[in-house]
Amino acid sequence: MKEVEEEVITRAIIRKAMEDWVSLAETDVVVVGAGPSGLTAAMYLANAGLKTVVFERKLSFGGGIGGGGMQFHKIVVQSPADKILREVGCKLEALEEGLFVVDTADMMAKLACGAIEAGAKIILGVTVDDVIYRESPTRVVGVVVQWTSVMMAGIHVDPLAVKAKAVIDCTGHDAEVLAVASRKIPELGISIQGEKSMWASRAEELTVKNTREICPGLFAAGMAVAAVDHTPRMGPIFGGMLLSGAKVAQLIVEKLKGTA
Ligand code: 48F
Repeated sequence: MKEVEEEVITRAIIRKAMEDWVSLAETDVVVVGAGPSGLTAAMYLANAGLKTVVFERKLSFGGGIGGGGMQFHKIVVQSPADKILREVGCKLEALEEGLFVVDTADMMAKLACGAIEAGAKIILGVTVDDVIYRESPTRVVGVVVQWTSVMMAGIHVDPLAVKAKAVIDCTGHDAEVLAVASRKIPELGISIQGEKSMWASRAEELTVKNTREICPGLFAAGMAVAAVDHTPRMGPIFGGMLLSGAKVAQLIVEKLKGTA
């Protein structure tokens, strides 16, 4: 086994991490949250050639996928979202025409692989706790980031900020980025009503339909959309999350590159 000095390891980690951070200080798209909608959005954005970074609070990706349905390690996906999972090589077991069961670990790993292979950078252990904004017109132009560990420790450390042409709130049920923007920048006119009770099919349809740019520079995908619009929750069926991620990527590609 090759021998290595400790300082070589230290220098390699710090130098390479700093190279990434220097580059991502100004990026095309910041995706907040590495759940199903965020990973899908990141994959298609990076595939379209946009510089894309995903900030994820936890030290793992997948968001709500890992919890399956009440911790049973399976989730359900309906057509046409199965196409996205096939693209990343996820195994699908057909239940009936257009309805499939998927292993949670397989789906988390393959979606993350899809995003990384496409060129998106996933940074774990970083929480987005605010946005950067400008006026005339009032718009979101980036995010404020902090190590999750610093936030958990409750110590006073000023954050850093990352500029972006588009920010996507993929933080799930709490729509955290939209919530902070609505509280701190009332002139953006965002109101978070919270999701409604469960109605799986309607929730899936409305989440995809309502995926959009909520205010200039700030988009919503996945459950964050239901939180803004007071539409129903759906439980462990994930087609809407994947299709919402794909749709928000398409909207941003159209906006930034003028083509789908
Ligand atoms: O909750 P999550 O999986 O969001 P999603 O993509 O999918 C929702 C489904 O999992 C499920 C459902 C539909 O079937 O009802 O709940 O909408 O993933 C959100 C990710 O964002 C991270 C969080 O740790 C999770 O991995 N996250 C949340 N807030 C922040 C954040 C934040 N402020 N900064 C960084 N990451």
